Amino acid sequence: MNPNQGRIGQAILAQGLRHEYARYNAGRRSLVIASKLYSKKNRTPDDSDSLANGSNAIYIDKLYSKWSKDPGSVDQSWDAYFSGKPRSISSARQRQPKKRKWQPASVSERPASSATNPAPQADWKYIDDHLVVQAIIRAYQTRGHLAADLDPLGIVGPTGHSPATDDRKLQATRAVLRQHYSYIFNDLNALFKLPKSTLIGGDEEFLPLREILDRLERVYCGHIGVEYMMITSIHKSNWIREQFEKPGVINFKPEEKKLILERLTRSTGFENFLAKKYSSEKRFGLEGCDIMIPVMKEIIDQSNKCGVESVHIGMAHRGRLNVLANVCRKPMKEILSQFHGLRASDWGSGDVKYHLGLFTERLNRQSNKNVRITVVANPSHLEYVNPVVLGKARAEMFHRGDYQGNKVLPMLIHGDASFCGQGVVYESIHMSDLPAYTTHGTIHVVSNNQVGFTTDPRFSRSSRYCTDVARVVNAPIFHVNADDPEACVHCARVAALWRAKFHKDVVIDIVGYRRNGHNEADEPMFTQPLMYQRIRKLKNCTVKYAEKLTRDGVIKMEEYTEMVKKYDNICNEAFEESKKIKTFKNSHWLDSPWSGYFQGRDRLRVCPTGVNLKTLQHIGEIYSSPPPAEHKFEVHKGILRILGLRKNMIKEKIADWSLGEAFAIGTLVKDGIHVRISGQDVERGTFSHRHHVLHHQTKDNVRYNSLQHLYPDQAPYDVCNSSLSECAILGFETGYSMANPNTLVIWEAQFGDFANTAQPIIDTFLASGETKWVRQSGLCMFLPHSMEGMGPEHSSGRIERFLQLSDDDPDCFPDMCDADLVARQLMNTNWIVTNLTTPANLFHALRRQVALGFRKPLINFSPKSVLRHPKARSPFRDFNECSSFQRLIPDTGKAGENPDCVKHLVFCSGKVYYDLLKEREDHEQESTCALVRVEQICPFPYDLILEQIKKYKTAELIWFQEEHKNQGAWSYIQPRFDTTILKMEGESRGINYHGRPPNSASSTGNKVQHYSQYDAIMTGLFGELTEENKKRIKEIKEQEQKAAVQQSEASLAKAKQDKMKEGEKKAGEKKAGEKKAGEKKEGEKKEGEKKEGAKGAPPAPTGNANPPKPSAKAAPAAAAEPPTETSPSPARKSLAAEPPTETSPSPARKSTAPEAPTTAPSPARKPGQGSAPGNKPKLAQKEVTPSDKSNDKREAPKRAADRDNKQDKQDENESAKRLRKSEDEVTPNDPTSSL
Ligand SMILES: Cc1ncc(C[n+]2csc(CCOP(=O)(O)OP(=O)(O)O)c2C)c(N)n1
Repeated sequence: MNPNQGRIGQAILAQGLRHEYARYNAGRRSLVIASKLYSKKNRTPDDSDSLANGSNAIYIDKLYSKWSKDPGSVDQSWDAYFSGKPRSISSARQRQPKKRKWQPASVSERPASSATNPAPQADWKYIDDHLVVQAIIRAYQTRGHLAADLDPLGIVGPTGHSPATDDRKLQATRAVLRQHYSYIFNDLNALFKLPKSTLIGGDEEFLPLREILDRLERVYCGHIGVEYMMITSIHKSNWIREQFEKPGVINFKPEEKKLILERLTRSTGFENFLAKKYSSEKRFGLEGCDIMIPVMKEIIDQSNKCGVESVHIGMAHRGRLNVLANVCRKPMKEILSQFHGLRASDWGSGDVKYHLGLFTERLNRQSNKNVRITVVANPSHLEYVNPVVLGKARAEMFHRGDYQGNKVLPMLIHGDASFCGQGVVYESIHMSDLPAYTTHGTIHVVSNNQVGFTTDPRFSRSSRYCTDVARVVNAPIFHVNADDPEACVHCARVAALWRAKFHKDVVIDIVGYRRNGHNEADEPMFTQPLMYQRIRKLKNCTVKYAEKLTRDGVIKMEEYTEMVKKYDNICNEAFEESKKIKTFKNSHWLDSPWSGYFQGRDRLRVCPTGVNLKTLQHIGEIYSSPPPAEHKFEVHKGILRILGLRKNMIKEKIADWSLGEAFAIGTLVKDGIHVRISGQDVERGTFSHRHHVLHHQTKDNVRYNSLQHLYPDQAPYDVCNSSLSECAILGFETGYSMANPNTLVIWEAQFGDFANTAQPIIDTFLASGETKWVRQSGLCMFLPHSMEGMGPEHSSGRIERFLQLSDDDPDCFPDMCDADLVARQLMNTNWIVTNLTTPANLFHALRRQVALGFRKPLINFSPKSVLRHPKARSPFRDFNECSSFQRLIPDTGKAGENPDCVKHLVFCSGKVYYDLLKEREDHEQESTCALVRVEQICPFPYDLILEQIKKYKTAELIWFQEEHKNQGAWSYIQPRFDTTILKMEGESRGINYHGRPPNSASSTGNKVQHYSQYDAIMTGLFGELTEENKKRIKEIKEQEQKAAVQQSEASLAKAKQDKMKEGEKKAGEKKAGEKKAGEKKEGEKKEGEKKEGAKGAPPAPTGNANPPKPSAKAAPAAAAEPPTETSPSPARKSLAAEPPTETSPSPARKSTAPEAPTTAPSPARKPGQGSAPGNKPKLAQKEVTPSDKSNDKREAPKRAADRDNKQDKQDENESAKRLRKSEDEVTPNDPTSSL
């Protein structure tokens, strides 16, 4: 600990004590007044004026006996009182306290040791009493919720454990709450001054202890348990106290009570009706937590009154149908029709009724304002909808320009077991205060039925409450007994007001029960017998509340009966109406309609993606420039060097990966498309290639993003470094992409491998969201991928997984006469999978995301070392108006020019192309080996593949991949190649695999093994290097090294020269300055006094200070358009129209024989034969594809060892070079430099 802290602490304490003593004296004086007032208030008419009555009598008796022995031993006010001296209140107040012998000295005056100096005399008991009362108040505020009466079943008490221990623990808790009770107080009627930290007194400053305890008990240990003392802001804690402590704060007017009952009646009535009509159907009823509907409605009412216009709801199964009917007011006949087993008349595979989404806009009668409500469709995976809802809400805030979250509110409904069990809850809550992810407060409601499926809380969580996860963000948590409707609705009201006032998260934990089993068909007595014995005896909360209101005279029983009947009639009418519904559309359950976007659009028309040279140069110029001089922005020297390199590229009209990406973003924002890139290191890029956000080197949090300053009317470009979460952040961005189609949202994984922690979002939202819920998303995932010896978890973005989730049929060859083949293929697949090799293709791929007439997720496997590969560059002409996205890049070299000479037609994808290019050159096989890049793997470019196969008539067909055989694209492309070949008359060749053998890990972690595998697969294709080749390569290498050394020496010399020049310049400037100063002095002498005007520098740019406004060009489709039904692609395959391909696979897929090990040579496989033993690709005879497992037993090929030695030497050289570099220089060619 910092010793100063201790001293500061002591000083504060001393000051505090002095203050306390001063207050003590003042307090004593006011006590007289207060006690008089209190006794006046409470006395009977014949009580006369005496204070010595009732609760005070004993206390005053004691004082009196003290005073009679020594009048100086009591306070002067009591002295005056007992001696009957007249003294006005004001004079008592004004009088300076006389320092008496017992008056406590100030801390500085106090003796050091009590042994030598006796303790100061004071009415210590009196002080202690007050301190203890304060402690008790604080204990109630902090821990009162532990003793609150929250469980309507009365089984699970505050501890969450069995009843027997509960009783004991409850007693113990209460004893703690009233900690000093037995020790000190023997008079509960004694008056106490209330501290400022409580509002239980209302207007009264003093209360008898009994009353204090009663009030605390009522506030903190009744049906509401308020957890808020972890909040560090006094202002916020006081606000909470105002909402719960103030006497009479929960005081509903009769009409409000009636409204609660009416809403409860609907909630219960809906479930009763469904239970009656569809007794055997799963509906995940709300019974036992019926109050959730009035709670949600109260939140919407209050928020709407406070200005909220749009509410985004995320919830799971429990009570969902009830929410749709009674909160969102979805026509009940449509909900009921879902029970009738209808077939959808539009496309899509649909989802179960309790997962479907909804969008509605209606007048809120309580506020008389319109409100839009969205329930986001969700998968069974509990809680994964949370980040999606948050992202969607945040996006709507952006498009509305609602930067404080005043108009948009996210509300998440949770189950108790899932709230504490699922990690995504923590990840989502943890985003709540992050500038780029905050929703300015989310209201969480837990429908806590005290059981998860069949598991008791004691076995499903270690935390006391299921809501403890929310404590990490200091959200106030209101636990409330579900059977006290007014307490629940009060909590809802406070939550809405809290969110409106503070824009922070808040939680309502409605503690209820589940009247039925997990679903209606379940028998809960199997697993929770005691609980359900109680539940069976329990009256429904609605009935109990109706009886209470009747007793209180708020309504008559007949009124309630009428209410129930009325709602039953509504249900019955809807039921009859629902029978008339013979068909339904999945699109009627869409949660994110983009009506204006689809209307009148030709979905198969793809807008051009190329742009003119002038635009590129404009963007390139700004992107390669440091912040304008007036910003006085200090840029890192390494960045200046990078900017210099960018500038050179602009001059040479050539783009690297970073420039290609920047061109895409720059041109999109120019067109009014809002671009957002989010992920763990996206500002700089994991491999340090991006640097979109520059950081001021001497000022904190001053940043500059040149792509935000391209055009005055451009759309905003947001670059968001995220929390270290993949799941919640990807979910958030998925939601963000759903709000408005005129947005390009990119999520980048640090390494593609880490996307697997976001798998539920990928599986349930991105891969299948459109099919299940007809909801589109154009989200783009960047997954850095390639085998570069970086180990098993830094190599593979798992292409195979994404391809396996692709829904295009491997046996369906597209109609080659279709003029819209490309767009139709894209429209009919669930997502696009690319593994690109050029910056221009990245540019077109990103722009195409927006140019399409629909939205599809793009899964792009992005490069690592290729980011800076000298060959991975595109000339500006590849971006121009005549250019477009290339699904496949053919060989345009010697092989392409003379296809008949080609022996090997090698298809590949991604970074391995550059390896092949180099090896082909080393082996001098440019004429005999054609390299064709499959840039878009899914949907498969059948037409282009077919062209290539036709072109190279006699070449062997090879699929080459660096991934292991059970990974990468092989299992996806193989059947599609077969289908293509089958289409070709007289074609007998088959596609042969060439790559690493199968492995359970995605790559080796051993560099030697990595290079040995690399050599083996390359040698397998190109054969061993000849001696001549080796000699030539050696010479080239030497030349390269020489050139590199020369270059580095030259740059060192230049740096030295620059430094010298700078020194000379500085010296010159110094001299000139001195000269000038001399001259100035002279001038001053001559001209007399001359004042200098202050110069105003333009403000430095900051990252967050001025969030960019949405461009007028970016039409906020979701925000501004009326909520009309969307009509998704008519051409999209419907369930009814699907050909029965599953049952009749094409001959090409019939083979199910097991694959032979890759090391075993076998004859070429014919199309449709699969890879059965004996069917091994011919090329495999030449392959050396060492099994990883046997590799250590075998001697690694000599070439690999050579390479390792070379690599070691190279590494040494590299590190020596790096040492020579100046400290602040970045190492742009090392992809791992940043790690
Ligand atoms: C991620 C995930 N794990 C398991 C399940 C299976 N499941 C469905 S509901 C449920 C219980 C959820 O309990 P709780 O969150 O308390 O909600 P309740 O059903 O009690 O309303 C379980 C385990 C699931 N749907 N999703």
